[in-house]
Amino acid sequence: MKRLHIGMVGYGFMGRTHSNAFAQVNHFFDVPYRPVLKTVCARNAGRAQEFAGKWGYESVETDWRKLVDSHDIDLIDIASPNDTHAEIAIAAAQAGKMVMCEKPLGRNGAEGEAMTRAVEAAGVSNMVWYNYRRVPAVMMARQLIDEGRLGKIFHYRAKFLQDWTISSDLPQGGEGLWRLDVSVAGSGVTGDLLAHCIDTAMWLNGGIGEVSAMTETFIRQRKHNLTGKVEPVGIDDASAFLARFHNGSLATFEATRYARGHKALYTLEINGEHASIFWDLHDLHRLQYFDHRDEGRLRGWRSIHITDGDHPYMKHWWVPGLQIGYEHTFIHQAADFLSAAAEQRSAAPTFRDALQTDYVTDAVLESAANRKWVQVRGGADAVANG
Ligand code: SOE
Repeated sequence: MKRLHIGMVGYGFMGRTHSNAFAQVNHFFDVPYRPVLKTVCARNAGRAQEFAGKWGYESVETDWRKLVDSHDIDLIDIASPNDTHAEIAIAAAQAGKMVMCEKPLGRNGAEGEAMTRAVEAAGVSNMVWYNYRRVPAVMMARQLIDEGRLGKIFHYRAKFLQDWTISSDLPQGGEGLWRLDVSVAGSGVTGDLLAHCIDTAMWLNGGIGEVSAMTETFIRQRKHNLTGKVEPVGIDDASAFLARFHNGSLATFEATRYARGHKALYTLEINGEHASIFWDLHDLHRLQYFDHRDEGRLRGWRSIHITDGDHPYMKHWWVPGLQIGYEHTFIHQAADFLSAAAEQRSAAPTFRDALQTDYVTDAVLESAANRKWVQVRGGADAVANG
């Protein structure tokens, strides 16, 4: 089996999910590569060393350019804050490395375009870690839609609710809290949470044509961890929008970090002519399915426990009835990428697929700022299909 030397940038929450995926993938999937955790790179050398020890990285760097220039590295995986994605991805592609990037692709469509151009010009395999597509129940939803079981789709409804930023004492900026600093994150919940909902939605239901949005920043000043001063907050704390898909269906999307009691409640519902689907991240191994064509007396919502060998990805895991969780979605994504990369292909969502999500989030923020419907850039064809 060929070895694939990984250069990981970042050691936070996502550095851990990605490292775990590379460490586990060969135990469960027959893929043509064996990922080798070669080097982890982060600005804080001590913390990077600690991370390297825990996960088995062979070496540590504090400057990502050394990873990009290294002949020992085949793939650069970007798990660092959003403001670093574009520069690292472009340099990595120009150096001929395969590139994986944590979501969102760029802080906006302009960064996403430059990144997409770079990987396509270099012809390197690429992928963005929108992991929720690889939840077996969500993959199963895609299969049911592809089989035509829902018929014509009328409605798509998604929300992603959290409550971790409600305290006005919470500072912004720096490690762990860069998501609250607009210069680093690009936006608030629109790019962080709605981006997930939009990626899954376009993959399941095709492209989004136009949006009408509202956003709110409930806490407008927070102490900045890096300057020590109280500074304006530039992110959206909550964001909701109406959308029309190219296939004529109507949608509502909502994300917030101010829904007390909800930690990561990502739900989606799709209503078609014949059937409906509902999925909930807090119950991620179940798919709720209602089919109007069932015999009337027995008609009702079924709760399908997605753990059988004939459910997507599940034959790689335990035995029927035993469920898997969040970290497995990253392992699935790593497996799909390694299979594609061995054939010089990219895995979905590619940079180009994720660019379309950046275009939708740009349109959401523009619509909210101008209080107008906004047409989304890119066409019906420019949509994630993988
Ligand atoms: C934010 O809290 C966050 O960690 C996102 O950045 C992730 O993408 C999401 O999957 C869970 O929530």
